[in-house]
Amino acid sequence: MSIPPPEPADSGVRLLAPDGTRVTDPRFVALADHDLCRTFYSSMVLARRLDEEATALQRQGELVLWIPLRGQEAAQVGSAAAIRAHDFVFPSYREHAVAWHLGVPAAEVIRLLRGVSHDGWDAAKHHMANYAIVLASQTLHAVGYGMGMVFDGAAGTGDPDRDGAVLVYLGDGAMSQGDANEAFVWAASFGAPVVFLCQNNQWAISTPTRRQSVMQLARRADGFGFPGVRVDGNDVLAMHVVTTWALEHARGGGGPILIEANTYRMAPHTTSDDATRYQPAAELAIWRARDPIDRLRLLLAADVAAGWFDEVREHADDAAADLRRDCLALDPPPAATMFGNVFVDETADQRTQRGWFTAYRGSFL
Ligand SMILES: Cc1ncc(C[n+]2csc(CCOP(=O)(O)OP(=O)(O)O)c2C)c(N)n1
Ligand SMILES: [Mg+2]
Repeated sequence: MSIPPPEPADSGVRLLAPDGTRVTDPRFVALADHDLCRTFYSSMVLARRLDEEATALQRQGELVLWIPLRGQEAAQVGSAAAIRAHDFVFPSYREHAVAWHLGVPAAEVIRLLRGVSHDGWDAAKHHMANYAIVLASQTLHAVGYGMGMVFDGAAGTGDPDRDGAVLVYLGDGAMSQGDANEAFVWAASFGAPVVFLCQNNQWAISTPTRRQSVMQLARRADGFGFPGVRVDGNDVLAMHVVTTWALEHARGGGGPILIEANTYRMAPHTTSDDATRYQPAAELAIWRARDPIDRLRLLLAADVAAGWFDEVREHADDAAADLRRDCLALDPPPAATMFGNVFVDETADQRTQRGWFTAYRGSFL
């Protein structure tokens, strides 16, 4: 069976064109001033540099696996910059730039992938759940959390100092999961304060989006009864403005929104994948010309002092060196730690088993 042809090209909401010029959209006005643009640029360059370093660490045997984000920096940084103190984020597994933008230490993002921990960072501290490897499972967690926020009077009260919302990330492939579709039904039925952000990076490992959906993913929201908006996911200004709008809508009790960020994964699915087996080189070239970092650099070039881009790069190189140092210092925890991760209070059986295990480990020289 052949794959249906794609819908006519539609980049979605766009405020910054690939050539670095600003574009107007009747629905959304760019909020981003120049200071914010500089922050976006630094954050995207940092994310790309850390992503490169983590990829190198995996190739050198220091990480079990790495999940690259190259090409998705604008979708992640633009949306992360819209998150406020009372919001909560549920990521999938590729949202490193979101975590880093929210201040999660770089090395905490790679702990899981070094295989020394079952999780990454303190979710309560950073208002961001740990990665969900089971596709779309996080969408149900997000809706449940959002409904809980309403019950707790932490969303939809009309008080902007109190109200928060949930931002949940999922991929184009995850949109086909039952969990995602159940989450959409629940969110719509209960008006949950949830923004679903689908990063359509055109691929679910080797399956193209057009195999998973014969129409734009954003339009699926219509069938569930809430707004869906397609955005140029390589345009950090558009991603920021649309996510800001959607989160405000959700915080204020307006119910869920689906954002489809139209972007591209300019890297393999993970370091275990060889994307050259299925990603056409010509397609990659088209998306390289839409690089999210290059277009913001073109916009900023006219205004920033000479040498500023070099400073950003040097800062990112320093952060990459820190990440390498911190990664190499991440040793496996004592094996008996696993007994402490089962129940809040250790049971008598567990105590016995921990004793056996510790004695067994201790029997080795
Ligand atoms: C429930 C479930 N089924 C299958 C997998 C295996 N798997 C891991 S990633 C992936 C592709 C996901 O693609 P997409 O949702 O587009 O996200 P992307 O990796 O492109 O960011 C699959 C099938 C899984 N992790 N969970
Ligand atoms: Mg995908």
